[in-house]
Amino acid sequence: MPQLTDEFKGLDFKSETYKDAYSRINAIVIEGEQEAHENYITLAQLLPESHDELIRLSKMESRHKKGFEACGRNLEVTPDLEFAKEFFSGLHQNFQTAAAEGKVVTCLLIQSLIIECFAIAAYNIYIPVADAFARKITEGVVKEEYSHLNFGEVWLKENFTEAKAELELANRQNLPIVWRMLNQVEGDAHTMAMEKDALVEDFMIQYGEALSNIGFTTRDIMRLSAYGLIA
Ligand code: Y39
Ligand code: FE
Ligand code: FE
Ligand code: FE
Repeated sequence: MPQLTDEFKGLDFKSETYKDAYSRINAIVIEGEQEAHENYITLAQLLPESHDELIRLSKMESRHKKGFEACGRNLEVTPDLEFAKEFFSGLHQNFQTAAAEGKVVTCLLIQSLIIECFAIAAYNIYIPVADAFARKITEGVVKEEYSHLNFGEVWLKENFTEAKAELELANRQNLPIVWRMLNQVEGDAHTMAMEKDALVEDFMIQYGEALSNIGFTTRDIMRLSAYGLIA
């Protein structure tokens, strides 16, 4: 498919308006990749039988981080990492608490389902409206995010009976946080030509498919998804 050249998208990647929005969205992605790197190291300790595979995923996450740092430098944007740390603090805290309690199901729901689906939705929506440099990087990254989501799906499917109750509780505690996160970046995403409706739609499709692959019924998925609405 022919790619639109940058000027045809009607976005001025060098404008102060675009760069200001990018300083926050780029920081979110950099911080998210850093936290994903750390989360997979933690998961490797919690799941010794999958240790090597999870370390491999953690290394991919640090490569993703480096790629997105390059995207920021390319546009001469300084990422607002303080904003990004605050942005992730809710999910970060819940992951840390679950890990300390050895709740591997909750950790997998937060990182491998919720955060990976959020990343896949955001990257898919970003690719067609990204500058040429960032588009190439993001296309490479999103392919790998599907494999991270797949790890969580396979493990949770194999352990579905024992995991089901904990998954429901973890979904209820964490899905509303994602909606609040999306609301927080709606304006910046819009400046970058990423519409909130499209982000929500893509997220719900990925997340619903993941829940279905794990073993939840359509009825369960409707109920689980509804918790997002009480954000
Ligand atoms: O597994 C991963 O690599 C995920 C950590 C990265 C998170 C990406 C978060 C993207 C949210 C961007 C919001 C833009 C509207
Ligand atoms: Fe990643
Ligand atoms: Fe930390
Ligand atoms: Fe990932």
